[in-house]
Amino acid sequence: KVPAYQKAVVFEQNGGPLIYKDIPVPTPKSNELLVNIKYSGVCHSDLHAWKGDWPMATKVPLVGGHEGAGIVVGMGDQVKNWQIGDHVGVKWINSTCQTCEYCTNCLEPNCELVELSGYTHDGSFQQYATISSTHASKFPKSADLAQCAPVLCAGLTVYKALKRNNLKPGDWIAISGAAGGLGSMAIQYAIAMGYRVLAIDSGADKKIFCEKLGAEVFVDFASSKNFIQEVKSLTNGGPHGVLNVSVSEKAISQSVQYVRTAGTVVLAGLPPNSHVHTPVFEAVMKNVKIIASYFGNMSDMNEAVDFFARGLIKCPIKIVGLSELSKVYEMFQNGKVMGRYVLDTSR
Ligand code: 8ID
Ligand code: ZN
Repeated sequence: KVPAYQKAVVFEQNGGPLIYKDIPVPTPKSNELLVNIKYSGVCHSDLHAWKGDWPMATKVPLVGGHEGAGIVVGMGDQVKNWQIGDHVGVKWINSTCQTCEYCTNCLEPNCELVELSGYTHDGSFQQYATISSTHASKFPKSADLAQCAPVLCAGLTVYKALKRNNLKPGDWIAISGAAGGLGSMAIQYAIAMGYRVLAIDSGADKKIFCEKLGAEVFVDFASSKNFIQEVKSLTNGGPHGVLNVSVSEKAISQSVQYVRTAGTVVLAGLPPNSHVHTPVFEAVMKNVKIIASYFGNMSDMNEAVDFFARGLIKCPIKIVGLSELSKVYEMFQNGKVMGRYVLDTSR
């Protein structure tokens, strides 16, 4: 029933053609699951991987993708706790050593021997993918697999980043990059966690989109006459927390300016070649906390899935075929993506 060949999108070199073609179905190692990927979200990180614009090499040729939702169809002989037919997610963390200082302290994304789906290990832009059974995440069978996909990276990343903001219910959170994949999920997680959302992005369509998802106010970073002041006055002195999920160096520096005194700025977006610019005097006098947040651990994943499974998070997705991946990358580069594009691997 598992075929020998399958459809995949492969690139041979960073920035090279995205080739939709037949490749062999991988064989799971002793600790791995073989997952029949039904849907895969497309994250801006996949675009970074294809372009090769981060200071970290990808494998080549590479099958990208790290938001793969599907069904367990095979497994190695050491796998425990998984059944054929389980609904499963292939996420960014594909495997780790499970013995180092970071793995044993719930910081497994920081493991030095980590393998990353769609980066150093072929990912979810194919019909059959492998992942270590430890890092695969289980979804309830009642949940729609296309909706599950964005929870695996966008959902988990923003949920963990919001936890790092350490806010109280009723506090203001500013989400910079709010209309994108991570941002649209962040609006909903923030509301579910009891925060008031100020969304920052640009354009009338994105404003309506963010408000529909529950943002209380929207600030257009491109057309606002006095951007910093507007954010501060709408939140009565500045947001208590900021979540940066834009792909913009400037947005990150501005967030340190408008954050409330004693507030927290969390960095999650990964614009290439960027630095945080902030006047030290102001940052110190304001007691600002600047924190970076990379993905999340297994327990964060289970919590993020739980919010979703309880119906608190509706993934705003648009479904296109796996063969259309390059069109999604074009939309990312033109700033045209709202919410998440999800690929149907059957076409
Ligand atoms: O673990 C992590 N930290 C992690 C996990 C997953 C993804 C980090 N990321 C990174 C991605 O690699 C990428 O750099 O988060 C970033 C956002 O990913 P995404 O949400 O998948 O990208 P998107 O859908 O393109 O959304 C980006 C949004 O930012 C807005 C855009 O309009 C878009 O809606 N934006 C930009 I570009 N400049 C802005 C600015 N100056 C801005 N919004 C506000 N102010
Ligand atoms: Zn991602």
